Amino acid sequence: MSKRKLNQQQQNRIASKQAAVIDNPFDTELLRGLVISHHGKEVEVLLVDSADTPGSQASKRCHFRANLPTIVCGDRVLWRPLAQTNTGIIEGLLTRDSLLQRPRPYQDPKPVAANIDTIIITLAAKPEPISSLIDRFLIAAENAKLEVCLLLNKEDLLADNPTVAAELEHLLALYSSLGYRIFRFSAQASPTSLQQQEFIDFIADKNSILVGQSGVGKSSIINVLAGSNTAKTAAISSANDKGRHTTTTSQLYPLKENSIAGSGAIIDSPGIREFGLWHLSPEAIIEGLPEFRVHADLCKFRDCEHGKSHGCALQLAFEQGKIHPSRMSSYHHILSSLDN
Ligand SMILES: Nc1nc2c(ncn2[C@@H]2O[C@H](COP(=O)(O)OP(=O)(O)OP(=O)(O)O)[C@@H](O)[C@H]2O)c(=O)[nH]1
Ligand SMILES: [Mg+2]
Ligand SMILES: [Zn+2]
Repeated sequence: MSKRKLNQQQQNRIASKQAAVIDNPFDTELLRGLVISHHGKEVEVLLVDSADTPGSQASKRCHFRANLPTIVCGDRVLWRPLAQTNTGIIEGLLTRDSLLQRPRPYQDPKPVAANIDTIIITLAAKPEPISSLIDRFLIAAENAKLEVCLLLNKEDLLADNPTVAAELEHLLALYSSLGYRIFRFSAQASPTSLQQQEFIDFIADKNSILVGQSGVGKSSIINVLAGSNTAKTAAISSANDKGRHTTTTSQLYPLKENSIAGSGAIIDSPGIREFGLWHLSPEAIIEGLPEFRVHADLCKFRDCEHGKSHGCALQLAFEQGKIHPSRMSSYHHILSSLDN
């Protein structure tokens, strides 16, 4: 469906129309639903019995009204069954608590998932983590005011790889020292270990999304958590230790009472190598780097890029070892990508 650019008046009119749909208690044909995936002109909608809880596992393919904004997984909708075709039509979108978007160059950001409270940055020994990608996810999450944590998967691989293990511990220690929670998991370990249980308890009642590079095991983790083998997985390439981009569209999985986690939901997302931050200003980039903020605030130069200027407070903090070189390097890479 082509997306027209709407002016504010048109947007307001649509919003009030949608509100009318939502507030009409006499339209008994309208059902609540939770969008679990997006397939071009249709979405898969899970039936919901109460405001937020996914009900039976039954889901239905639905079209959506052209005047609605782009519908994404995690959206709560009102829809009407169409008996003839055994499909449905989405008539209204309920207010979103949050919207996670993926920025694109020269285009509006692409909505990815709605009503998320926690972003789980997933990494593993193989494929090797890209620390600048982790920083980009963290900056985006900080700016979106979403809870964020790191999840090391494939913990089972570490015992035989002491060098790789030491490097990973170094990386995790950095993020832990910055205040981010770190969890450890192995989608291949059974029975559930104490540290896996810690992660399972953490996500139990949340709506979370697994993000990260292709091949780190996001879909494998989903299969453990949701207690089924529904998410497709594939071995990483033996030639270059990279993932094969097996998951191609985000998909929501309810964590039902009969799964090992609680009653929230978790979203599997396609693996990515790059995450642009074109939508953010240089100030917002600093906002997303918590340990930078105080030093940037102290900097006496106006519009300082906190590069090599003599007397820059951030540069001084870096020289004094208060800012990690890999974070400084991410910061400067991101700043130069904004210029381009
Ligand atoms: N040893 C080990 N292998 C794992 C673990 N988790 C996943 N794998 C393997 O890693 C490979 C990639 O797993 P996927 O779940 O497809 O990875 P993904 O992150 O979903 O990848 P994309 O969908 O491409 O983004 C598969 O061969 C999995 O069996 C783990 O905890 N330990
Ligand atoms: Mg996958
Ligand atoms: Zn400065």
